[in-house]
Amino acid sequence: MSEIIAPSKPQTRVRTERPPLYKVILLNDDFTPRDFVTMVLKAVFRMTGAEALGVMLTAHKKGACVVAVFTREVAETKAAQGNELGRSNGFPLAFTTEKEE
Ligand code: TYC
Repeated sequence: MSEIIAPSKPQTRVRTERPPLYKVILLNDDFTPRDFVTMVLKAVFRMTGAEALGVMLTAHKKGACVVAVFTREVAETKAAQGNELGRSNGFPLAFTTEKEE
């Protein structure tokens, strides 16, 4: 009678770790117009008008607001795009990134 041979276990460990995530944070300032901040949030982060208004107002009132969470490269690219839109229009609009713990 023929024997059934069980398949052997994989020889290498299957990698299940997720990449670290980074928050994109919007910082308040006294100069950038509210409408401009809202426009940037819609353009760079694909937010609806209501979402962008909420994030802008939170940053305006509290000093900062987490906009979204991405892998490092995406977070840094989006923060840079937002900063560049501010800079090229003469506003000090600032996004930063921070690693999530
Ligand atoms: N504080 C700005 C004003 O009163 C508006 C603003 C909101 C700017 C949020 C930046 O991240 C910001 N014109």
